[in-house]
Formats: sequence, structure tokens, C-alpha cells
Amino acid sequence: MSNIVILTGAGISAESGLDTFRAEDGLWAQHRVEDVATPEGFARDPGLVVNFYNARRQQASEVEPNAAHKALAQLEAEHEGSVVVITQNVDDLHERGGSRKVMHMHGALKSALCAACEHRWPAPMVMAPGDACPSCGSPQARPDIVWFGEMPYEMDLIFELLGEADIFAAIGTSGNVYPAAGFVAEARRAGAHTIEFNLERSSVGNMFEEHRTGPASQTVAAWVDEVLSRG
Ligand code: BV8
Repeated sequence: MSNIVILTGAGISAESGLDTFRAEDGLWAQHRVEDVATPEGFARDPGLVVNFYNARRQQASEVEPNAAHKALAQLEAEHEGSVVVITQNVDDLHERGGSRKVMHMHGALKSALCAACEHRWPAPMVMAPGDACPSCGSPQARPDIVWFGEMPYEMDLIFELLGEADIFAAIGTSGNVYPAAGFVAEARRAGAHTIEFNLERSSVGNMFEEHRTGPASQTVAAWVDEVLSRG
């Protein structure tokens, strides 16, 4: 019975219509990272940052999970061993595609966080700077997103899962952001078979034993059929 650990990035949501980060017309072409995805940027101009995430929260609510999200949900439901999705994405397409074991290591658009007391609650579609925390009342609500320089969530559990992985699959991630880009090295140390699903080799592509090149909606669905037919 094999344990499967899956890391996903923006590329798995691309065919659903959400922008990736590093494509020519991607999010980092439209915005400066330091302005919208760092604590310093938020301190400098909270309105710009809150509106950046308001727009993405709205977009994510208007698109649908694609065949890759659904295939991973089927894998979790039917594979005998454990299947966990660790996603760098902040959209909820994995959950809406049927996955139940999803870890949002970079946070989630649907969650709001109080910078004062660390209370979390379901984010409204539109957040505003200075929104009050429903728990402590302080006007320090922020998007529950992990910005550059902040510690990603659930890292201890993630490293435990990587240490027990028999198969590690990275889907639709360019391998530019750490610590996520280093997970393949951890999985290899644990003896896992490593597979990369992408349109092209990622920055850490040479670390993977196997590559499945093409749109995730096709390559991931085909791979899940293979894994499930192997039993
Ligand atoms: C941390 C927020 C430590 C949410 C994100 C040097 C200087 C400064 C910092 C660093 C440094 N070196 C390392 C660092 C740390 C830094 C980092 O890695 N920087 C990089 C840029 C060098 N990392 C951090 O700061 C992290 N924190 O290290 O904390 C610490 C220690 C102690 C105490 C405190 C802290 C935090 C990183 C999280 C930052 N937040 N986003 C949001 O706005 O969404 S990162 C952002 O980029 C996204 O969250 C995403 O996760 C991430 C990676 O992007 P991808 O998902 O890979 O998307 P991308 O567009 O790049 O690629 C898409 C891929 O899909 C492509 O390969 C494409 O070919 C493929 N694709 C496209 N279509 C398809 C497809 N594949 C298949 N099918 C398709 N159809």
C-alpha cells in the first residue's frame, strides 16, 4: 500500500482559468511581488494588497475545478494507501474538486486572519483594510496568506509526510519558491519515486526521476487511471 504525497502549484489551476505567477501575462507581470505578496508591502499599502486578494478571491469563485483536480480527488477516494495534497495555491479548487485531505501551505483566499490575536475566520468576498477581528475586535484583519519572508503553514507535518512518501508528485509548479521547491529532495531522501507534471521542466526538474509533460488535465488524469488500475 503506497503513500502518495502530491505538491501542486498554480499550473494545476491554469486550465480552470486562474492566472499563474510566472507566465508572461501572469500575476507577477501585473503586480510587483514586493508590493502585493510581502508583509512590508501590506504595511506600506494595505489597500493595494487587500484588493489584490479581493480580485483573486472573486476570480476563484467564478471558475470551476478541472479534470486534474477531480482526478486527484478520485485517487484519494479509491487508492488503498494514503493520498495527501499539499498545495501552494490559495484557491479552493482542490476542495471543490472533491479532495478532502488538502494542506494550504501558503494560506487560502477563503480564510481571514487577525494580525493581533491570530484568530481565523471565513473571509468575506471583499475585505477592507482595518476590518475588525470578530474575536478580539482589533482592526487588524488581513488575508490569511503566507507572504514572502513568512513561515509557510504546517511545515512539521509536511516534512513528516515527505519522510513516509512512497510516491511524490509535483504538479504545475515552477520550482522557484522555497521551501516547497525543496520537497522533492526530502522525498528522494525517503526513497520515494518522484514524478513531475508540467508543460516544461521546472527549476528543480532534474531532481525528478519521471516527467509527464503536457496539460495537467490530461497527464494527471491518465496517471491516476494507471495508479488505480495497478491497485
Ligand atoms: C520562507 C502567496 C522562511 C500567496 C507566495 C532569497 C531572498 C529572499 C527570500 C528567499 C531567498 N531565497 C529563498 C527565499 C525564501 C522565499 C523564496 O523562496 N523566494 C524565492 C522567490 C527565491 N520563500 C519564502 O519567503 C517563503 N517563506 O522561506 O520563510 C522563514 C524562516 C523562519 C521564519 C520565518 C520565515 C514563503 C513563500 C510563500 C510566498 N507566497 N504566494 C499568493 O499570493 O498566491 S508564493 C507564490 O509563488 C505562490 O503562492 C506559489 O505558491 C508560488 C510558486 O508559484 P507556482 O505555484 O510554482 O506558479 P508559477 O507561475 O511559478 O509556475 C506555474 C507552473 O505551472 C509553471 O512551471 C508552468 O509551466 C506550469 N503550468 C502552467 N500551466 C500548466 C502547467 N503545468 C501543467 N499543466 C498546465 N496546464
